[in-house]
Amino acid sequence: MNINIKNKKLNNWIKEVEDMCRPDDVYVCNGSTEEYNLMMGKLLASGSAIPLKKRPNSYLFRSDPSDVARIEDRTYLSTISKDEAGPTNNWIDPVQLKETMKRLYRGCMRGRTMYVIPFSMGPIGSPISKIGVEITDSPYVVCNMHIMTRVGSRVLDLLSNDGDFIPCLHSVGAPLPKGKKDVQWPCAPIEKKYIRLFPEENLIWSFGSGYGGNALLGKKCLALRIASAIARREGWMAEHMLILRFISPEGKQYHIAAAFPSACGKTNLAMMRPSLKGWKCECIGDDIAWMKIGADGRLHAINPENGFFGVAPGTSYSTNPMAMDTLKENVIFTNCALTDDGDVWWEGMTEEEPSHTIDWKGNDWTPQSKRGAAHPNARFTAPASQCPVICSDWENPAGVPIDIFIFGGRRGSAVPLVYEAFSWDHGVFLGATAASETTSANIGAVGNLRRDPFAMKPFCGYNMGDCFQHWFDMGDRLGNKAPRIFYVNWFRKSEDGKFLWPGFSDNSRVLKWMCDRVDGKVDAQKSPIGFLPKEGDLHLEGVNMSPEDMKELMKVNPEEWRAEIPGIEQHFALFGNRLPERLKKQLKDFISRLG
Ligand code: SAT
Ligand code: MN
Repeated sequence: MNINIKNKKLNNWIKEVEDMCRPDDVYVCNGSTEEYNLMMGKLLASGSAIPLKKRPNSYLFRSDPSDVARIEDRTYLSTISKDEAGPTNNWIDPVQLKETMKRLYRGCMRGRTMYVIPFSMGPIGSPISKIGVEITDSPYVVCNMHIMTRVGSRVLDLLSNDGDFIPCLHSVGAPLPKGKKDVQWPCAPIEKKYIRLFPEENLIWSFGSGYGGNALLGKKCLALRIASAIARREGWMAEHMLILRFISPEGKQYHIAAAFPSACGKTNLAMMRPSLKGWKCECIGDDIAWMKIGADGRLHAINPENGFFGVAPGTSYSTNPMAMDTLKENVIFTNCALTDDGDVWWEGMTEEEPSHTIDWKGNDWTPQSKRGAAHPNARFTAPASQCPVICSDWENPAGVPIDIFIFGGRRGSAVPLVYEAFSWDHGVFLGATAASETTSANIGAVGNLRRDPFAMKPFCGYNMGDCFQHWFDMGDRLGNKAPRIFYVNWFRKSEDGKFLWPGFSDNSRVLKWMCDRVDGKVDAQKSPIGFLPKEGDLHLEGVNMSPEDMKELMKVNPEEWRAEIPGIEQHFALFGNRLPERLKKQLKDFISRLG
Protein backbone atom coordinates (compact mmCIF):
# COMPACT_ATOMS: atom_id res chain seq x y z
CA MET A 1 0.00 0.00 0.00
CA ASN A 2 1.39 3.39 -1.06
CA ILE A 3 -0.03 5.57 1.77
CA ASN A 4 -0.06 5.02 5.50
CA ILE A 5 -3.70 5.30 6.65
CA LYS A 6 -4.47 6.31 10.24
CA ASN A 7 -8.18 5.58 10.29
CA LYS A 8 -8.83 2.28 12.08
CA LYS A 9 -12.15 1.45 10.49
CA LEU A 10 -10.68 2.12 7.04
CA ASN A 11 -7.59 0.05 7.67
CA ASN A 12 -9.67 -2.87 8.89
CA TRP A 13 -12.01 -2.64 5.94
CA ILE A 14 -9.17 -2.46 3.41
CA LYS A 15 -7.60 -5.54 4.99
CA GLU A 16 -10.90 -7.41 4.97
CA VAL A 17 -11.58 -6.61 1.31
CA GLU A 18 -8.02 -7.44 0.33
CA ASP A 19 -8.30 -10.84 2.02
CA MET A 20 -11.57 -11.50 0.24
CA CYS A 21 -10.85 -10.11 -3.24
CA ARG A 22 -7.14 -10.99 -3.49
CA PRO A 23 -5.85 -8.12 -5.66
CA ASP A 24 -2.23 -8.16 -6.82
CA ASP A 25 -1.66 -4.86 -5.04
CA VAL A 26 -3.40 -2.00 -3.27
CA TYR A 27 -3.21 1.67 -4.23
CA VAL A 28 -4.69 4.52 -2.18
CA CYS A 29 -5.77 7.50 -4.30
CA ASN A 30 -4.70 11.06 -3.53
CA GLY A 31 -6.86 12.84 -6.11
CA SER A 32 -3.98 14.59 -7.89
CA THR A 33 -3.72 15.38 -11.59
CA GLU A 34 -0.64 13.16 -11.77
CA GLU A 35 -2.72 10.31 -10.45
CA TYR A 36 -5.45 10.94 -13.03
CA ASN A 37 -2.82 10.90 -15.76
CA LEU A 38 -1.29 7.74 -14.38
CA MET A 39 -4.67 5.96 -14.43
CA MET A 40 -5.48 7.23 -17.89
CA GLY A 41 -2.02 6.08 -18.99
CA LYS A 42 -2.89 2.56 -17.87
CA LEU A 43 -6.21 2.73 -19.70
CA LEU A 44 -4.47 3.93 -22.85
CA ALA A 45 -1.89 1.19 -22.61
CA SER A 46 -4.56 -1.49 -22.23
CA GLY A 47 -6.47 -0.11 -25.22
CA SER A 48 -9.55 0.85 -23.17
CA ALA A 49 -9.13 4.61 -23.60
CA ILE A 50 -9.11 6.21 -27.03
CA PRO A 51 -7.54 9.69 -27.01
CA LEU A 52 -9.51 12.35 -28.91
CA LYS A 53 -7.45 14.54 -31.21
CA LYS A 54 -10.09 17.25 -31.22
CA ARG A 55 -10.50 17.61 -27.47
CA PRO A 56 -7.50 18.10 -25.19
CA ASN A 57 -7.16 15.60 -22.35
CA SER A 58 -10.34 13.79 -23.40
CA TYR A 59 -10.93 10.12 -24.01
CA LEU A 60 -13.53 7.80 -25.43
CA PHE A 61 -14.44 4.43 -23.88
CA ARG A 62 -16.58 1.66 -25.31
CA SER A 63 -18.36 -0.50 -22.81
CA ASP A 64 -19.28 -4.13 -23.15
CA PRO A 65 -22.67 -4.30 -24.92
CA SER A 66 -24.13 -6.00 -21.82
CA ASP A 67 -23.06 -3.11 -19.62
CA VAL A 68 -24.60 0.11 -20.90
CA ALA A 69 -26.92 1.46 -18.18
CA ARG A 70 -28.14 1.13 -14.64
CA ILE A 71 -29.48 -2.29 -13.70
CA GLU A 72 -32.58 -1.65 -11.62
CA ASP A 73 -33.65 -5.29 -11.85
CA ARG A 74 -30.46 -6.35 -10.16
CA THR A 75 -30.37 -3.58 -7.55
CA TYR A 76 -31.39 -4.74 -4.07
CA LEU A 77 -32.12 -2.96 -0.85
CA SER A 78 -30.98 -5.07 2.05
CA THR A 79 -32.89 -3.97 5.08
CA ILE A 80 -33.50 -6.45 7.87
CA SER A 81 -37.21 -6.60 7.13
CA LYS A 82 -38.67 -6.61 3.63
CA ASP A 83 -41.24 -4.09 4.71
CA GLU A 84 -38.56 -1.45 5.29
CA ALA A 85 -37.51 -1.70 1.64
CA GLY A 86 -41.12 -1.37 0.54
CA PRO A 87 -42.90 -2.35 -2.66
CA THR A 88 -40.82 -0.26 -5.08
CA ASN A 89 -37.47 -1.85 -4.20
CA ASN A 90 -36.08 -5.33 -4.78
CA TRP A 91 -35.30 -6.98 -1.49
CA ILE A 92 -33.13 -9.87 -0.33
CA ASP A 93 -32.42 -11.00 3.20
CA PRO A 94 -29.14 -9.25 4.12
CA VAL A 95 -27.63 -12.31 5.77
CA GLN A 96 -28.26 -14.61 2.83
CA LEU A 97 -27.19 -11.94 0.42
CA LYS A 98 -23.89 -11.30 2.12
CA GLU A 99 -23.02 -14.95 1.68
CA THR A 100 -23.92 -14.96 -2.02
CA MET A 101 -21.94 -11.85 -2.71
CA LYS A 102 -18.97 -12.86 -0.62
CA ARG A 103 -18.75 -15.93 -2.81
CA LEU A 104 -18.66 -13.68 -5.88
CA TYR A 105 -16.13 -11.29 -4.36
CA ARG A 106 -13.79 -14.12 -3.36
CA GLY A 107 -10.69 -13.75 -5.52
CA CYS A 108 -12.47 -11.39 -7.93
CA MET A 109 -9.58 -8.89 -8.09
CA ARG A 110 -6.87 -11.44 -8.93
CA GLY A 111 -4.51 -9.99 -11.51
CA ARG A 112 -5.73 -6.45 -10.81
CA THR A 113 -4.90 -3.51 -8.58
CA MET A 114 -7.32 -2.60 -5.84
CA TYR A 115 -7.84 1.17 -5.70
CA VAL A 116 -8.97 2.87 -2.50
CA ILE A 117 -10.73 6.16 -3.31
CA PRO A 118 -11.43 8.50 -0.39
CA PHE A 119 -14.06 11.00 -1.57
CA SER A 120 -16.38 13.68 -0.30
CA MET A 121 -19.90 14.31 -1.54
CA GLY A 122 -20.19 18.06 -1.09
CA PRO A 123 -17.26 20.40 -0.45
CA ILE A 124 -14.52 18.72 1.63
CA GLY A 125 -14.93 19.61 5.29
CA SER A 126 -18.38 21.19 4.98
CA PRO A 127 -20.79 20.14 7.74
CA ILE A 128 -23.33 18.98 5.17
CA SER A 129 -20.88 16.83 3.22
CA LYS A 130 -20.59 13.07 3.56
CA ILE A 131 -17.41 11.06 3.26
CA GLY A 132 -17.30 7.82 1.35
CA VAL A 133 -14.48 5.48 0.45
CA GLU A 134 -14.86 3.46 -2.71
CA ILE A 135 -12.76 0.38 -3.25
CA THR A 136 -12.67 -0.61 -6.90
CA ASP A 137 -10.56 -2.63 -9.30
CA SER A 138 -11.30 -0.29 -12.21
CA PRO A 139 -8.97 2.57 -13.16
CA TYR A 140 -11.85 3.88 -15.33
CA VAL A 141 -13.91 4.25 -12.17
CA VAL A 142 -11.01 6.04 -10.46
CA CYS A 143 -10.84 8.62 -13.29
CA ASN A 144 -14.62 9.13 -13.30
CA MET A 145 -14.69 9.51 -9.51
CA HIS A 146 -11.97 12.18 -9.80
CA ILE A 147 -14.40 14.20 -11.91
CA MET A 148 -17.73 13.36 -10.24
CA THR A 149 -16.66 13.66 -6.59
CA ARG A 150 -13.96 15.39 -4.55
CA VAL A 151 -11.23 12.79 -4.22
CA GLY A 152 -8.12 13.28 -2.19
CA SER A 153 -5.76 12.90 0.72
CA ARG A 154 -7.55 15.81 2.42
CA VAL A 155 -10.46 13.44 2.91
CA LEU A 156 -8.13 11.00 4.68
CA ASP A 157 -6.84 13.82 6.87
CA LEU A 158 -10.42 14.64 7.81
CA LEU A 159 -11.10 11.01 8.66
CA SER A 160 -8.05 11.03 10.95
CA ASN A 161 -8.02 8.11 13.43
CA ASP A 162 -11.64 7.48 14.11
CA GLY A 163 -13.77 9.52 11.68
CA ASP A 164 -16.65 7.71 10.00
CA PHE A 165 -17.24 7.09 6.29
CA ILE A 166 -19.57 5.13 4.03
CA PRO A 167 -17.79 2.06 2.61
CA CYS A 168 -18.56 1.51 -1.09
CA LEU A 169 -17.21 -1.76 -2.46
CA HIS A 170 -17.03 -2.19 -6.22
CA SER A 171 -15.54 -4.80 -8.49
CA VAL A 172 -15.99 -5.29 -12.22
CA GLY A 173 -16.07 -8.99 -11.36
CA ALA A 174 -13.51 -10.09 -13.91
CA PRO A 175 -10.31 -11.51 -12.42
CA LEU A 176 -7.44 -11.41 -14.86
CA PRO A 177 -5.53 -14.69 -15.22
CA LYS A 178 -1.73 -14.35 -15.25
CA GLY A 179 -0.32 -13.56 -18.66
CA LYS A 180 -3.73 -12.94 -20.22
CA LYS A 181 -4.41 -9.62 -21.93
CA ASP A 182 -7.25 -7.62 -20.48
CA VAL A 183 -10.39 -6.99 -22.51
CA GLN A 184 -11.39 -3.44 -23.42
CA TRP A 185 -14.23 -3.30 -20.86
CA PRO A 186 -13.98 -5.96 -18.17
CA CYS A 187 -17.28 -6.85 -16.48
CA ALA A 188 -19.25 -9.89 -15.33
CA PRO A 189 -22.16 -11.50 -17.19
CA ILE A 190 -25.57 -10.05 -16.40
CA GLU A 191 -26.60 -12.87 -14.05
CA LYS A 192 -23.63 -12.09 -11.85
CA LYS A 193 -24.16 -8.35 -11.76
CA TYR A 194 -25.51 -7.11 -8.42
CA ILE A 195 -25.94 -3.79 -6.69
CA ARG A 196 -26.74 -4.04 -3.05
CA LEU A 197 -27.44 -1.32 -0.56
CA PHE A 198 -27.46 -1.76 3.19
CA PRO A 199 -29.17 1.47 4.33
CA GLU A 200 -29.27 0.37 7.97
CA GLU A 201 -25.50 -0.14 7.96
CA ASN A 202 -24.60 2.66 5.52
CA LEU A 203 -22.85 0.18 3.28
CA ILE A 204 -22.75 -0.31 -0.51
CA TRP A 205 -21.75 -3.41 -2.47
CA SER A 206 -21.62 -3.47 -6.25
CA PHE A 207 -20.40 -6.34 -8.40
CA GLY A 208 -20.00 -7.03 -12.08
CA SER A 209 -20.77 -3.72 -13.82
CA GLY A 210 -18.44 -0.86 -14.70
CA TYR A 211 -21.08 1.57 -15.98
CA GLY A 212 -22.30 4.88 -14.52
CA GLY A 213 -24.42 4.70 -11.41
CA ASN A 214 -23.62 0.99 -11.06
CA ALA A 215 -19.95 1.71 -10.52
CA LEU A 216 -19.50 5.38 -9.57
CA LEU A 217 -20.89 4.68 -6.14
CA GLY A 218 -20.87 8.24 -4.81
CA LYS A 219 -23.72 9.15 -7.13
CA LYS A 220 -26.95 7.14 -7.07
CA CYS A 221 -25.86 4.66 -4.40
CA LEU A 222 -24.47 7.06 -1.80
CA ALA A 223 -25.89 10.49 -2.62
CA LEU A 224 -29.41 9.16 -3.27
CA ARG A 225 -30.09 5.67 -1.91
CA ILE A 226 -28.06 5.79 1.29
CA ALA A 227 -28.43 9.57 1.75
CA SER A 228 -32.24 9.47 1.34
CA ALA A 229 -32.45 6.96 4.20
CA ILE A 230 -30.14 9.07 6.38
CA ALA A 231 -32.05 12.22 5.41
CA ARG A 232 -35.34 10.76 6.52
CA ARG A 233 -33.87 9.71 9.87
CA GLU A 234 -32.30 13.14 10.37
CA GLY A 235 -35.08 15.32 8.94
CA TRP A 236 -33.66 16.58 5.64
CA MET A 237 -34.03 15.59 1.97
CA ALA A 238 -31.83 13.87 -0.63
CA GLU A 239 -33.60 14.20 -3.97
CA HIS A 240 -33.08 13.35 -7.64
CA MET A 241 -33.22 17.02 -8.60
CA LEU A 242 -31.31 19.55 -10.62
CA ILE A 243 -30.76 22.94 -8.98
CA LEU A 244 -30.69 26.21 -10.90
CA ARG A 245 -30.68 29.93 -10.25
CA PHE A 246 -33.04 31.89 -12.48
CA ILE A 247 -32.37 35.64 -12.59
CA SER A 248 -34.88 38.25 -13.73
CA PRO A 249 -33.90 41.29 -15.81
CA GLU A 250 -34.09 43.30 -12.57
CA GLY A 251 -31.58 40.93 -10.96
CA LYS A 252 -34.01 39.09 -8.69
CA GLN A 253 -32.88 35.52 -8.02
CA TYR A 254 -35.15 32.49 -7.88
CA HIS A 255 -33.84 29.06 -6.98
CA ILE A 256 -35.52 26.11 -8.60
CA ALA A 257 -35.10 22.39 -7.94
CA ALA A 258 -36.62 19.99 -10.45
CA ALA A 259 -37.12 16.22 -10.28
CA PHE A 260 -37.36 14.33 -13.57
CA PRO A 261 -36.45 10.69 -14.14
CA SER A 262 -33.08 9.87 -15.74
CA ALA A 263 -32.72 10.99 -19.37
CA CYS A 264 -35.69 13.39 -19.25
CA GLY A 265 -33.70 16.61 -19.65
CA LYS A 266 -32.42 17.60 -16.20
CA THR A 267 -29.00 18.53 -17.58
CA ASN A 268 -30.60 20.60 -20.35
CA LEU A 269 -32.82 22.54 -17.96
CA ALA A 270 -30.03 23.01 -15.41
CA MET A 271 -27.85 24.96 -17.86
CA MET A 272 -30.50 26.43 -20.09
CA ARG A 273 -29.97 29.72 -21.90
CA PRO A 274 -33.33 31.50 -21.61
CA SER A 275 -34.93 32.68 -24.82
CA LEU A 276 -36.78 35.28 -22.73
CA LYS A 277 -34.98 38.57 -23.08
CA GLY A 278 -33.07 39.76 -20.04
CA TRP A 279 -33.43 36.54 -18.05
CA LYS A 280 -30.42 34.46 -17.06
CA CYS A 281 -29.96 30.94 -15.79
CA GLU A 282 -27.06 29.62 -13.73
CA CYS A 283 -26.41 25.97 -12.99
CA ILE A 284 -25.86 24.65 -9.47
CA GLY A 285 -26.35 20.95 -10.15
CA ASP A 286 -27.88 18.68 -12.78
CA ASP A 287 -28.87 15.52 -10.89
CA ILE A 288 -28.89 15.51 -7.11
CA ALA A 289 -29.97 17.96 -4.39
CA TRP A 290 -29.39 17.67 -0.65
CA MET A 291 -31.68 20.04 1.18
CA LYS A 292 -31.90 21.13 4.79
CA ILE A 293 -34.01 23.65 6.62
CA GLY A 294 -31.80 26.65 7.40
CA ALA A 295 -31.84 29.08 10.32
CA ASP A 296 -34.17 31.26 8.24
CA GLY A 297 -36.73 28.43 8.15
CA ARG A 298 -36.31 27.97 4.39
CA LEU A 299 -35.13 24.91 2.51
CA HIS A 300 -31.50 25.25 1.39
CA ALA A 301 -30.05 23.04 -1.34
CA ILE A 302 -26.54 21.94 -2.21
CA ASN A 303 -25.30 19.82 -5.10
CA PRO A 304 -23.21 17.04 -3.54
CA GLU A 305 -21.51 16.23 -6.86
CA ASN A 306 -18.46 17.69 -8.54
CA GLY A 307 -19.22 16.90 -12.17
CA PHE A 308 -21.88 15.99 -14.72
CA PHE A 309 -22.56 12.48 -15.92
CA GLY A 310 -24.88 13.58 -18.71
CA VAL A 311 -26.65 11.85 -21.57
CA ALA A 312 -24.78 12.69 -24.78
CA PRO A 313 -27.33 11.91 -27.54
CA GLY A 314 -29.48 14.94 -28.28
CA THR A 315 -26.96 17.36 -26.78
CA SER A 316 -26.02 20.05 -29.32
CA TYR A 317 -25.27 23.73 -29.69
CA SER A 318 -28.95 24.31 -30.29
CA THR A 319 -30.37 22.16 -27.45
CA ASN A 320 -27.72 22.73 -24.78
CA PRO A 321 -24.90 25.08 -25.82
CA MET A 322 -23.60 25.39 -22.25
CA ALA A 323 -23.13 21.63 -22.01
CA MET A 324 -21.34 21.66 -25.38
CA ASP A 325 -18.97 24.33 -24.06
CA THR A 326 -18.43 22.28 -20.89
CA LEU A 327 -17.25 19.38 -23.03
CA LYS A 328 -14.35 21.03 -24.83
CA GLU A 329 -11.60 19.42 -22.75
CA ASN A 330 -10.89 17.12 -19.77
CA VAL A 331 -13.87 14.91 -20.52
CA ILE A 332 -14.49 11.17 -20.45
CA PHE A 333 -16.95 9.99 -23.10
CA THR A 334 -18.50 6.56 -22.92
CA ASN A 335 -20.28 4.79 -25.79
CA CYS A 336 -20.22 7.74 -28.18
CA ALA A 337 -19.19 7.28 -31.81
CA LEU A 338 -15.67 8.19 -33.03
CA THR A 339 -15.30 10.41 -36.10
CA ASP A 340 -12.57 10.01 -38.69
CA ASP A 341 -10.85 13.21 -37.53
CA GLY A 342 -10.64 12.03 -33.93
CA ASP A 343 -13.69 13.58 -32.29
CA VAL A 344 -16.76 12.11 -30.65
CA TRP A 345 -20.18 12.22 -32.27
CA TRP A 346 -23.68 11.23 -31.28
CA GLU A 347 -27.17 11.41 -32.73
CA GLY A 348 -28.45 14.97 -32.64
CA MET A 349 -25.04 16.58 -32.06
CA THR A 350 -24.80 18.24 -35.48
CA GLU A 351 -27.36 19.13 -38.13
CA GLU A 352 -25.50 17.07 -40.65
CA GLU A 353 -24.46 13.52 -39.85
CA PRO A 354 -20.83 12.62 -40.47
CA SER A 355 -20.42 10.45 -43.56
CA HIS A 356 -18.55 7.83 -41.55
CA THR A 357 -17.85 7.03 -37.91
CA ILE A 358 -16.81 4.10 -35.77
CA ASP A 359 -19.90 3.29 -33.73
CA TRP A 360 -20.03 2.64 -29.99
CA LYS A 361 -19.41 -1.06 -30.60
CA GLY A 362 -16.28 -0.36 -32.63
CA ASN A 363 -17.77 -1.06 -36.07
CA ASP A 364 -17.91 1.10 -39.19
CA TRP A 365 -21.00 3.26 -39.34
CA THR A 366 -22.47 5.44 -42.09
CA PRO A 367 -25.78 7.34 -42.23
CA GLN A 368 -27.10 4.36 -44.19
CA SER A 369 -26.52 2.02 -41.26
CA LYS A 370 -29.74 0.86 -39.70
CA ARG A 371 -28.46 1.30 -36.15
CA GLY A 372 -27.37 4.19 -33.94
CA ALA A 373 -23.79 5.40 -34.03
CA ALA A 374 -23.81 6.24 -30.32
CA HIS A 375 -25.64 4.19 -27.70
CA PRO A 376 -28.83 6.03 -26.59
CA ASN A 377 -27.43 6.09 -23.03
CA ALA A 378 -23.96 7.25 -24.11
CA ARG A 379 -22.58 9.63 -21.51
CA PHE A 380 -20.08 12.38 -20.87
CA THR A 381 -18.28 12.82 -17.56
CA ALA A 382 -17.23 16.45 -17.22
CA PRO A 383 -16.09 18.73 -14.37
CA ALA A 384 -18.94 21.02 -13.21
CA SER A 385 -16.43 23.88 -12.84
CA GLN A 386 -16.02 23.89 -16.65
CA CYS A 387 -19.65 24.87 -17.24
CA PRO A 388 -19.68 28.49 -18.47
CA VAL A 389 -22.88 29.19 -16.51
CA ILE A 390 -21.92 27.47 -13.28
CA CYS A 391 -23.30 29.57 -10.42
CA SER A 392 -20.82 31.41 -8.20
CA ASP A 393 -22.63 29.79 -5.23
CA TRP A 394 -22.48 26.23 -6.52
CA GLU A 395 -20.01 25.21 -3.82
CA ASN A 396 -21.43 27.42 -1.09
CA PRO A 397 -21.83 25.08 1.90
CA ALA A 398 -24.88 27.08 3.02
CA GLY A 399 -26.64 26.09 -0.18
CA VAL A 400 -29.27 28.19 -1.96
CA PRO A 401 -32.84 28.79 -0.69
CA ILE A 402 -35.35 26.93 -2.86
CA ASP A 403 -38.39 28.90 -4.08
CA ILE A 404 -39.82 26.37 -6.50
CA PHE A 405 -40.06 22.60 -6.85
CA ILE A 406 -40.87 21.06 -10.21
CA PHE A 407 -41.94 17.49 -10.91
CA GLY A 408 -42.32 16.03 -14.35
CA GLY A 409 -41.48 13.36 -16.83
CA ARG A 410 -42.05 12.23 -20.38
CA ARG A 411 -45.71 12.04 -21.28
CA GLY A 412 -46.78 11.95 -24.91
CA SER A 413 -50.38 12.66 -23.95
CA ALA A 414 -52.78 13.92 -21.24
CA VAL A 415 -50.38 16.07 -19.21
CA PRO A 416 -50.26 19.78 -20.13
CA LEU A 417 -47.10 21.87 -20.38
CA VAL A 418 -47.38 23.24 -16.86
CA TYR A 419 -49.68 23.43 -13.87
CA GLU A 420 -49.35 24.42 -10.25
CA ALA A 421 -50.32 22.49 -7.14
CA PHE A 422 -53.13 23.97 -5.04
CA SER A 423 -51.17 23.43 -1.83
CA TRP A 424 -48.16 21.58 -0.40
CA ASP A 425 -50.29 18.47 0.17
CA HIS A 426 -51.53 18.58 -3.39
CA GLY A 427 -47.93 19.04 -4.54
CA VAL A 428 -46.92 15.92 -2.63
CA PHE A 429 -49.76 14.12 -4.43
CA LEU A 430 -48.36 15.32 -7.79
CA GLY A 431 -44.88 14.09 -6.84
CA ALA A 432 -46.17 10.80 -5.45
CA THR A 433 -48.14 10.04 -8.61
CA ALA A 434 -45.58 11.34 -11.14
CA ALA A 435 -45.37 9.05 -14.14
CA SER A 436 -42.99 8.93 -17.05
CA GLU A 437 -42.21 6.87 -20.11
CA THR A 438 -39.13 4.74 -19.41
CA THR A 439 -35.80 5.67 -21.04
CA SER A 440 -32.56 3.93 -21.95
CA ALA A 441 -30.90 5.10 -18.70
CA ASN A 442 -32.00 1.76 -17.27
CA ILE A 443 -31.56 -1.65 -18.89
CA GLY A 444 -35.05 -2.71 -19.99
CA ALA A 445 -37.89 -1.70 -22.25
CA VAL A 446 -38.06 1.93 -23.36
CA GLY A 447 -41.26 3.98 -23.66
CA ASN A 448 -43.47 2.19 -21.11
CA LEU A 449 -45.41 4.41 -18.76
CA ARG A 450 -44.48 3.85 -15.13
CA ARG A 451 -45.16 5.64 -11.85
CA ASP A 452 -41.91 7.14 -10.69
CA PRO A 453 -42.68 9.02 -7.46
CA PHE A 454 -40.50 12.14 -7.09
CA ALA A 455 -38.32 10.58 -9.89
CA MET A 456 -36.97 8.47 -7.00
CA LYS A 457 -38.39 5.03 -7.78
CA PRO A 458 -34.95 3.56 -8.52
CA PHE A 459 -33.22 5.61 -5.82
CA CYS A 460 -35.29 5.72 -2.63
CA GLY A 461 -33.32 3.91 0.08
CA TYR A 462 -36.38 3.04 2.21
CA ASN A 463 -40.09 2.35 1.95
CA MET A 464 -41.58 4.80 -0.54
CA GLY A 465 -44.74 5.00 1.59
CA ASP A 466 -42.60 6.51 4.35
CA CYS A 467 -41.07 8.82 1.78
CA PHE A 468 -44.55 10.23 1.07
CA GLN A 469 -44.99 10.85 4.79
CA HIS A 470 -41.53 12.42 4.98
CA TRP A 471 -42.60 14.96 2.35
CA PHE A 472 -45.67 15.85 4.42
CA ASP A 473 -43.53 16.18 7.55
CA MET A 474 -41.07 18.48 5.78
CA GLY A 475 -43.97 20.60 4.52
CA ASP A 476 -45.36 20.89 8.04
CA ARG A 477 -42.00 22.09 9.32
CA LEU A 478 -41.54 24.55 6.45
CA GLY A 479 -45.05 26.01 6.74
CA ASN A 480 -45.46 29.13 4.62
CA LYS A 481 -41.75 29.07 3.77
CA ALA A 482 -42.16 25.87 1.76
CA PRO A 483 -41.27 26.03 -1.94
CA ARG A 484 -44.24 26.25 -4.33
CA ILE A 485 -44.81 23.08 -6.32
CA PHE A 486 -45.36 22.79 -10.09
CA TYR A 487 -45.66 19.97 -12.60
CA VAL A 488 -44.35 20.18 -16.17
CA ASN A 489 -44.38 18.09 -19.32
CA TRP A 490 -42.08 19.18 -22.15
CA PHE A 491 -42.93 16.06 -24.15
CA ARG A 492 -46.62 16.22 -25.09
CA LYS A 493 -47.22 15.16 -28.68
CA SER A 494 -49.76 16.11 -31.33
CA GLU A 495 -52.01 13.49 -32.88
CA ASP A 496 -49.48 13.01 -35.66
CA GLY A 497 -46.76 12.24 -33.12
CA LYS A 498 -44.76 15.49 -33.14
CA PHE A 499 -43.61 17.28 -30.00
CA LEU A 500 -45.93 20.24 -29.46
CA TRP A 501 -43.57 22.36 -27.36
CA PRO A 502 -40.13 23.50 -28.62
CA GLY A 503 -38.63 23.06 -25.12
CA PHE A 504 -35.01 23.85 -24.22
CA SER A 505 -34.43 27.63 -24.07
CA ASP A 506 -38.18 28.23 -24.39
CA ASN A 507 -38.72 26.42 -21.11
CA SER A 508 -37.61 29.74 -19.58
CA ARG A 509 -41.12 31.00 -20.41
CA VAL A 510 -42.59 28.36 -18.15
CA LEU A 511 -40.12 29.15 -15.37
CA LYS A 512 -40.99 32.83 -15.60
CA TRP A 513 -44.69 32.04 -15.12
CA MET A 514 -43.76 30.10 -11.99
CA CYS A 515 -41.78 33.10 -10.68
CA ASP A 516 -44.74 35.37 -11.42
CA ARG A 517 -46.94 33.01 -9.42
CA VAL A 518 -44.48 33.02 -6.51
CA ASP A 519 -44.44 36.84 -6.58
CA GLY A 520 -48.23 37.00 -6.74
CA LYS A 521 -48.01 38.87 -10.04
CA VAL A 522 -50.48 36.72 -11.95
CA ASP A 523 -53.70 34.89 -11.20
CA ALA A 524 -54.28 31.38 -12.43
CA GLN A 525 -57.10 29.37 -13.78
CA LYS A 526 -58.41 26.53 -11.66
CA SER A 527 -58.67 23.12 -13.33
CA PRO A 528 -59.28 19.67 -11.82
CA ILE A 529 -55.55 18.87 -11.95
CA GLY A 530 -54.22 22.19 -10.61
CA PHE A 531 -53.78 25.86 -11.48
CA LEU A 532 -53.16 26.55 -15.17
CA PRO A 533 -51.67 29.74 -16.66
CA LYS A 534 -54.29 32.24 -17.78
CA GLU A 535 -54.29 33.15 -21.41
CA GLY A 536 -51.51 35.67 -22.06
CA ASP A 537 -49.58 34.91 -18.86
CA LEU A 538 -47.15 32.56 -20.56
CA HIS A 539 -44.96 34.91 -22.58
CA LEU A 540 -44.94 33.35 -26.00
CA GLU A 541 -43.71 36.11 -28.30
CA GLY A 542 -41.16 34.65 -30.66
CA VAL A 543 -42.24 31.04 -30.11
CA ASN A 544 -42.96 29.38 -33.38
CA MET A 545 -46.26 27.70 -32.53
CA SER A 546 -49.80 27.88 -33.86
CA PRO A 547 -52.58 28.88 -31.45
CA GLU A 548 -54.19 25.47 -32.11
CA ASP A 549 -51.04 23.64 -31.03
CA MET A 550 -50.83 25.83 -27.94
CA LYS A 551 -54.40 24.93 -27.08
CA GLU A 552 -53.64 21.25 -27.57
CA LEU A 553 -50.53 21.58 -25.39
CA MET A 554 -52.47 23.13 -22.49
CA LYS A 555 -55.59 20.99 -22.80
CA VAL A 556 -56.86 19.21 -19.71
CA ASN A 557 -59.23 16.51 -20.80
CA PRO A 558 -61.14 15.16 -17.76
CA GLU A 559 -61.79 11.92 -19.59
CA GLU A 560 -58.07 11.26 -20.09
CA TRP A 561 -57.48 12.08 -16.43
CA ARG A 562 -60.29 9.82 -15.26
CA ALA A 563 -58.51 7.07 -17.16
CA GLU A 564 -55.46 7.69 -14.93
CA ILE A 565 -57.37 6.96 -11.72
CA PRO A 566 -57.22 3.13 -11.74
CA GLY A 567 -53.44 3.34 -12.27
CA ILE A 568 -53.06 5.76 -9.37
CA GLU A 569 -55.27 3.57 -7.16
CA GLN A 570 -53.21 0.52 -8.01
CA HIS A 571 -50.01 2.42 -7.34
CA PHE A 572 -51.29 3.63 -3.96
CA ALA A 573 -52.57 0.16 -3.03
CA LEU A 574 -48.98 -1.10 -3.14
CA PHE A 575 -48.18 0.81 0.03
CA GLY A 576 -50.89 -0.70 2.27
CA ASN A 577 -50.98 0.91 5.67
CA ARG A 578 -47.85 2.95 4.91
CA LEU A 579 -49.87 5.15 2.58
CA PRO A 580 -50.46 8.42 4.42
CA GLU A 581 -54.10 9.39 5.01
CA ARG A 582 -53.31 12.78 3.55
CA LEU A 583 -52.53 11.19 0.19
CA LYS A 584 -55.78 9.21 0.26
CA LYS A 585 -57.58 12.47 0.85
CA GLN A 586 -55.79 14.07 -2.08
CA LEU A 587 -56.87 11.25 -4.35
CA LYS A 588 -60.45 11.53 -3.13
CA ASP A 589 -60.47 15.27 -3.75
CA PHE A 590 -58.97 14.76 -7.20
CA ILE A 591 -61.64 12.25 -8.16
CA SER A 592 -64.38 14.57 -7.01
CA ARG A 593 -62.89 17.52 -8.91
CA LEU A 594 -62.92 15.42 -12.08
CA GLY A 595 -66.62 14.80 -11.48
O1 SAT B 1 -25.91 5.84 -14.57
S1 SAT B 1 -26.53 6.86 -13.72
O2 SAT B 1 -27.47 6.22 -12.80
O3 SAT B 1 -25.54 7.57 -12.95
C1 SAT B 1 -27.34 7.98 -14.69
C2 SAT B 1 -28.78 8.09 -14.48
O4 SAT B 1 -29.52 7.15 -14.75
O5 SAT B 1 -29.23 9.17 -14.06
MN1 MN C 1 -30.11 10.98 -12.54
